[in-house]
Amino acid sequence: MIKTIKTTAYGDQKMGTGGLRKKTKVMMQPNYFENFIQSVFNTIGDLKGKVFVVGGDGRFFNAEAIQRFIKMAAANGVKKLIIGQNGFMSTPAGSNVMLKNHTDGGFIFSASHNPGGENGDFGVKYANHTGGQVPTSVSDKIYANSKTITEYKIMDCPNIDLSKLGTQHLGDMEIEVIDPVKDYVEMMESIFDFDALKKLFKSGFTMRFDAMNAVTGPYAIRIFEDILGASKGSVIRAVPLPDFGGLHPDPNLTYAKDLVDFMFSDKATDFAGANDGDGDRNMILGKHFFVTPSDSLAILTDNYHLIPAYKNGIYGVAKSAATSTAVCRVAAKNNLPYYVVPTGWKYFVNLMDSKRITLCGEESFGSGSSHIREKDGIWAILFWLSIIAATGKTVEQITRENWKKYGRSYYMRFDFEGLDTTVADKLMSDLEAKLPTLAGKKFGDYEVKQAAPFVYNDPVDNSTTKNGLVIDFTNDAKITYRLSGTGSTGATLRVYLERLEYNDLDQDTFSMLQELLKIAMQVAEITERTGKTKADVNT
Ligand code: VG1
Ligand code: CO
Repeated sequence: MIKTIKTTAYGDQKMGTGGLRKKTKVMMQPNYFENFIQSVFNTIGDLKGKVFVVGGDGRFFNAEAIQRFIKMAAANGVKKLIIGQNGFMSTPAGSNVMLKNHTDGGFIFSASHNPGGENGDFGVKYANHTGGQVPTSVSDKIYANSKTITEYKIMDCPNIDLSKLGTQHLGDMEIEVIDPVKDYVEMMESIFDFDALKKLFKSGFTMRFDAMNAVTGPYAIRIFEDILGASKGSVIRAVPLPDFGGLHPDPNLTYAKDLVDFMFSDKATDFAGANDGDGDRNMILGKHFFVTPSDSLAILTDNYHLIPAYKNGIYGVAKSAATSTAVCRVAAKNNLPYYVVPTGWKYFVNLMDSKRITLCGEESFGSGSSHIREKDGIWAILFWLSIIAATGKTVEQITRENWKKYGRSYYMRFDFEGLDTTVADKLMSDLEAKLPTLAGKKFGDYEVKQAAPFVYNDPVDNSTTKNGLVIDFTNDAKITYRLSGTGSTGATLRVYLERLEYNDLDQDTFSMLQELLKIAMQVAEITERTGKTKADVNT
């Protein structure tokens, strides 16, 4: 039976960089989740004949949210849902299922790299027919709808059994429960040379993959251990847990410190990788060596010809503005077009759909290609393993050779977390107002070349986005400031530093950026305004 439930609007259902993210307890407030889903449905309009993909990263409230979603979809006239078994599906696997089945989009219930659990975060990523998350023009409409919503529709019926593969019905709606890993594995087999990778592991090559108790454990076991032959136990923390075992499932130098320490110890394997909560981020490590995500993107781009799916050529590449310029140098030397977009994967979607780019990435441990419309953690690791298999070189050798060829962008991101939003907003607006006065100013060895907000004009839909403030120096150094759009409380200020060197290639990143960090803190008056003398996270 379809029920219409009266509701009151919440005023805060605005999506950020990647979907709607809130404290789990906020999402669990009466009608909160339902209001948002109904606002999406209202924005889409006629749902007759529409097919959506549904899954999540298994975090707390996932199972309950999926049941509520199914009942609402049926009540709103959706034709069919394709759902991952037991409600599990990584973000990249979801994008693949959306594209493969030519669906109208999908819903991945995840707050991605944010901690989970009852006291953690919960989120909804909503994608449209492109298989990628919707542009701001659409999320603005959803937000507007959510502010005036008065009722939603839901079926009054028992929960659906999502453990059984196959087709069932709820009212007129068809529900197909699929193995979320199967299609993903097939896609990876169609991109990479799995035989070459099997040989690599047969030769004694060792790896460790840290699934961080999140969604990619089952994918990683199937691909790395069962199919490619990495030794049993190579995949650690492989069982997705509702609270990620208390971990912050964000694979970076701070939150994946265990793995980093292991790779810098005597026990280190030849290679290590990690993924985030919903499987779209990746971290790459070699023996006693860490690869920055910005360098990783440059290296993947320089080696595309080694991968069967790309060997006949790629259209071009793109990076977010905050990402280092390493990939731009590779692109320029190889006559590849490159694009610089705002932070957030949704900005790559138009470029991929219009065949302007094939590869893209962000400094925040994200890289991917046009095989789907999301970043893809396991794909990045398979790409790295393929380069190693084809060249016989170590992660460190591959990276150092890239620096020799193209110069090294010393790069690091500094996050100042838990700031008061008013203080953070004021810091940014005052800084923006100050930018025009900075050109020509000298700070020690650094002289400002130009300072301006980063503004992006999308070449496909002509939309304009302003995201972050950038100070360029005459010696190829750069500071970028942004406020995070994925947090659930307070504000996080991200300060991204880059300094390019062509000769001095073997220095410690932090030392190389120390002076620039001081300048960045001074110019934005970070300590004076926030009371913080140093960043909470360096990565
Ligand atoms: C962060 C990253 C951004 C990434 C986004 C979603 O956004 O900086 O590069 O696309 O998270 O990633 P922000 O606004 O907090 O800087 V995921 O893996 O959380 O979907
Ligand atoms: Co993620």
